[in-house]
Amino acid sequence: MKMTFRWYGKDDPVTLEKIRQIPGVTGIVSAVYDIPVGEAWSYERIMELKKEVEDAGLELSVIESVPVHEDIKIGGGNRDKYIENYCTTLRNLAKAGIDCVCYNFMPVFDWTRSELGHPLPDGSTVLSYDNETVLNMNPLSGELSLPGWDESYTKDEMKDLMAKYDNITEEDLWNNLKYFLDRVIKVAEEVKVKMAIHPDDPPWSIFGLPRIITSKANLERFLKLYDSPYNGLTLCTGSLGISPDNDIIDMVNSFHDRIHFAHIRNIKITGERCFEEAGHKTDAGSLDIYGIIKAYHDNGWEGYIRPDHGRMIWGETGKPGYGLYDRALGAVYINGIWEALDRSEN
Ligand code: CS2
Ligand code: MN
Repeated sequence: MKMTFRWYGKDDPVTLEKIRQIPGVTGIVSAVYDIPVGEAWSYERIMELKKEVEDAGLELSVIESVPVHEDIKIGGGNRDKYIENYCTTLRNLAKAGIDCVCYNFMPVFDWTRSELGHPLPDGSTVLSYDNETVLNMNPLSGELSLPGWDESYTKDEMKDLMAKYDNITEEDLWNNLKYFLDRVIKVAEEVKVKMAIHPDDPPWSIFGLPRIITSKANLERFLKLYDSPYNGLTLCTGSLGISPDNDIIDMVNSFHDRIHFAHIRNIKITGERCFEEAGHKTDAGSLDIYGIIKAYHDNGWEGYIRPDHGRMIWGETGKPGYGLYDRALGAVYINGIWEALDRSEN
């Protein structure tokens, strides 16, 4: 495996210089953040990002994410244009030496939580999700905002966009995903970029919008939509793992050939559709992080891996879920497990 760390670009308070000091982290996961969703990324802009990362002594390993325009998810009239732009971006990324791209197919909203600074007994804070609270949230109020969301919509645009989803069923979303894959994976194969879809977080429908990348059966269905090593997964333990029906170790064992990117984080299930995020260590939450890492190791897996969201600890402030300290602890913990497994074989 190759240990990486997410960096949000120049405005990220967690600088490349700091990331470089985390033992065992060599790769950066990042993106070009200021090109509007749907437009192609030029080779020059990608190279600028790459150079900045390399100047800091690190390697640009994975792009997370190249976002998918809503028109593609809706199956709208402009989707061919946006798919064409997406393919141009992939070609330019490949030319810049990138071989793995993460994306998601969640309608309108990326990861969703009810609280960004939920206090844990140890004095740290985490992202948390309470089903009742989310059921009472109104995304049309114009008052909701979460760090993972595309904030570029006005209130009216959001209303229009949500209305477009009124008639989109899960089956429609599957069809629109297949339409996208049929065109994009062909290019990914040609330029040798491994595409890695990120699961939906949480893995159930929110605000009445369909969500499909949610379970083992659906991951299987997804992989069969376009059966190619270039059509793969970002297996995010924290996204899938909040549904108690999802057995992450079983998923790693079943899909490891098609998992190009692993997101590792622990969560604590606190009730039905309720959870709080946790430190990475197995006994901090509901997931067997050791067992998951061991499954990757046992399968001789060689993909990219990163610690996912962390707690805010030691008084750190910044982007919720994406502070330096706890994610760094996560990276070191994962590396420690891996080294121990490596050595126990000899
Ligand atoms: C999140 C997402 O769990 C995660 O990794 O922070 O924002 C994720 O980056 C996207 O859904 C991937 O497209
Ligand atoms: Mn993730």
